[in-house]
Amino acid sequence: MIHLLQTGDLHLGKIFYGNSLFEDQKFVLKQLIDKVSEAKEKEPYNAIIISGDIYDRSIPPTEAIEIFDDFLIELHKIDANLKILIISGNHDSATRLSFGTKFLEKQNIHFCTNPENCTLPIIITGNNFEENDKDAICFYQIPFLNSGSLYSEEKNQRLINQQELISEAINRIKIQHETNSKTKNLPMALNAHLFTLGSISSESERTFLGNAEFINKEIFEDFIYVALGHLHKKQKVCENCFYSGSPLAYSFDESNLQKVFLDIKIDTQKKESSSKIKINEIEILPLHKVQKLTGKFEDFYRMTKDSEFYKYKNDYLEITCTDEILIENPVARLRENFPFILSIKQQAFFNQGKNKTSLEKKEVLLQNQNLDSSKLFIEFVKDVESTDNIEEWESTNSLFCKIAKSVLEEE
Ligand SMILES: [Mn+2]
Repeated sequence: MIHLLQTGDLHLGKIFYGNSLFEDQKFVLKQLIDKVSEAKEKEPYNAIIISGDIYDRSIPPTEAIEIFDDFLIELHKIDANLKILIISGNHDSATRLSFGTKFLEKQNIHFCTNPENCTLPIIITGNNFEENDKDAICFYQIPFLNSGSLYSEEKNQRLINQQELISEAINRIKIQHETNSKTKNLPMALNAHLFTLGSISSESERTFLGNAEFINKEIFEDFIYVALGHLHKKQKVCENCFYSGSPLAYSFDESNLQKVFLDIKIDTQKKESSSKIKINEIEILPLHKVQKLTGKFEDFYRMTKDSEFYKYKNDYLEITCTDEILIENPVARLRENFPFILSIKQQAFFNQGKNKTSLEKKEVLLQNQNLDSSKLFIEFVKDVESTDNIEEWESTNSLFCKIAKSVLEEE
């Protein structure tokens, strides 16, 4: 039996509405370390799989690097044989993340940040391997593939969209797997950072545009297990294919979602694919929950211990005030009662059309399903240029304005 623990989309160093999450991130990573340590005596983990977006930005703050460094050291201290598999996501700088990769491999820490290395096999042996040499799987890793990052011999060109890039990587993996005598008799598993068609996204991901950027899950059929990153809500794509989701809620639309690490047991001896994989969710306790609350300003401002809102005192909050008049400086005034309030929405803004913030305008826009793509583009340009006045566009050198103008003239 192979025992794995899966996580991803750590986004270390993320700033959430101006608030640093270092303490929150350390708090959840400590829970992962504790799990690995607890499991060591009974059913040790054979590998930790981290599916990309280690950092939130390509140049992460030094604290974020320290957190990740400490995390790897702690895991390695618990069990030097524990394999740790890590890929770069679309938020990471692949080159920066790859520092020291060749040395770390000797310590069982396997980074894959270069697309050309997707065919390098990592053999993970299970807890019964000594008695049964079939208790092993062969992992491959596909980091986030930027446009043009792989060349297709067959098409004689660099590949542009996600679907083509992932197909190319998987074809290369299959060919290498079949031709290598050390791997060809083992089941293949995969760690990848991508967006599967039909999955559920959330506001905290950097989105791709266009259908060509989604991957069909059929492409994963030959793998015994596929660990995926990119989407922040945990989800099952198919029997053998799971997103663990991010360990913390990174947007208010993820409030009330239980965040988890995935505990995966793979029995390579079972015939039925459905009984080969057993997934258990390890619930994560956040340092501060992420909550959305709605009510009158006074109810928040004059809150007492009996108030329905009292229990949210130490949560990260987005508060929507339903008052008909605009409240001045609401965040500062509510901070005494709610020290972790991060965002406020005032319904009065919505009632006075003109004063909508750009974010609110966008929301109204998205609610309006009737906009065709050229109208959406015009709205986008108005938003980016912060003006509705098309005359003013004349005076800018913005390429967006020029395109928007020609779109308008065509109509
Ligand atoms: Mn992510």
